[in-house]
Amino acid sequence: MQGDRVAVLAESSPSVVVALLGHHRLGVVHVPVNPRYRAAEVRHILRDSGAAAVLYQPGSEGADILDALESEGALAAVRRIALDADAPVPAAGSASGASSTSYVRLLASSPLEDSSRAPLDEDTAVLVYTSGTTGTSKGVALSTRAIVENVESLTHLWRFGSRDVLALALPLFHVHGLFLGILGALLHGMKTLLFERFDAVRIVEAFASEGASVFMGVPTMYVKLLEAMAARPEAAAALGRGRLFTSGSAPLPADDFHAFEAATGHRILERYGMTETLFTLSNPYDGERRPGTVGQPVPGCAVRVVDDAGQDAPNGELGELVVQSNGLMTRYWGRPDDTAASFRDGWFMTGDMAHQSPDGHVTIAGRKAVDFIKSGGFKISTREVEDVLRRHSRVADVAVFGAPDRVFGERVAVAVVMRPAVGPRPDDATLLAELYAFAARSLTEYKLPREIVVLDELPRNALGKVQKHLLRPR
Ligand code: MLC
Ligand code: AMP
Repeated sequence: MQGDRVAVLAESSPSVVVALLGHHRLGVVHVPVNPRYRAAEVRHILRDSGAAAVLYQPGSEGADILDALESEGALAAVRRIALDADAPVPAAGSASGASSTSYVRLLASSPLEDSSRAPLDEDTAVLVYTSGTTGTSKGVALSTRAIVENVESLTHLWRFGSRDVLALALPLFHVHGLFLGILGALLHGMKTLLFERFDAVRIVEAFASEGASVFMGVPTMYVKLLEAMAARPEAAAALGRGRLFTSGSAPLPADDFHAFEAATGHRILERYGMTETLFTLSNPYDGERRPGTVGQPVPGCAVRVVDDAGQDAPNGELGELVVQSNGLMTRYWGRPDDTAASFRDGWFMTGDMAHQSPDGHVTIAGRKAVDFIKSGGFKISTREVEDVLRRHSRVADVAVFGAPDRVFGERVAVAVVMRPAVGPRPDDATLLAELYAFAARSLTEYKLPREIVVLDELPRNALGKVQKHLLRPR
């Protein structure tokens, strides 16, 4: 039914693309979910979005998660639908099939119901869950118009065309892979080589022998491509034959920009974006691609750097980046207060600190607060990880923050105050392993703690707020 939310808990595959387009055609809201999420993470999204159905791949980890949720009664109102070629479409609340029509075929062929209208451009097309400051993730409602206009603006700037071949290894449950990748290519009639997961050697092969010409990645992928080129010098020549390499979702270190250029001759085109606003800043295609900067506003977007009072900061001075965007979300799903609180004077407050050069190039310089970590391009709410670790019997107090990481940009670090030990106190490595295993029951892999510091107490300011910037140097 139009407006219903359908969650998609699946590894990247052509069926996911057909589901996206089919949902759009019928006016169903597509809700992508990381197929490696744990039960608690999936349960939250199904509940929060009020999903009417969930698509999954039989035999996958996601199918096991759904079994677990089913057995605790969490799927009573959610239809489970198998997303592969000839799998049956089950009736509500049952895991067995009622009909043998595949879901993707159904989406492609079913006529629009008489009572339904064609979806409107301003209708919510996709609900993307992104980490929130409150601990659980928030649904970002994006309209068809916002998605198409914004992706068209940016891909036009990047000269996407039907002769391009995109090598796409980004996940299809975030805006980078799903919109810029899948829709960007579709809008220009580009062929896409879709990979279930990123593997640097496979990407090189795609450029060497499968005609790939465009690659879009997060910085971690470029670190891994650089490693692949160090191991096999012919890989650099293969990538050198490409037309365009872009980076986004996290800061691309200038050293990696220069190393990639030295190896392949390509200056990686870095851009900036956010689930709530889509893609708002980009280095130019023809002009100077400046390492360490995210460039200038994408057509249809505007940015300002402002001080705490909301006034424009002078050129070169640090302030919060606020944006207007043709790709702006409609709202946070079911959270009017959070939606209202994220705007000031009609500008969306990104929480990113930035400065701007006199010619308008923006440089991102970190977050305003240690509220999120970006690891491998994935956003992690420090609060979400803290809430889980606080439930561990040895933990009296905990603070989560980002530690610098060569490959992932940042990795999850924890500062822990232990409860008075009952029995011998474990060493730090043992404690970390215990916390990792404990957190792994409810959090997916990239959110798990990789580093630990044990303290007698956490550094707090007069108001009792943990001063996380003091933890990082430790
Ligand atoms: C994995 N590992 C990590 C880790 N992730 N260690 C620390 N921090 C992390 N975040 C460890 C694993 O435990 C494993 O260890 C080893 O690294 C390899 O794991 P992997 O799963 O094989 O890693 P890999 O597949 O290479 O993952 C890297 C990646 C992935 C870059 C492919 O992170 C990724 O797909 N990122 C894309 C995220 C994305 O699309 N973001 C866009 C959000 S939208 P061991 O010991 O087992 O070897 C957005 C807006 C915008 O941000 O502007 O785009
Ligand atoms: P997400 O909420 O997952 O969409 O992530 C959005 C966040 O990713 C932004 O607020 C930034 O902190 C970060 N980000 C995206 N692109 C870049 C970039 N090119 N450089 C630095 N940070 C980036």
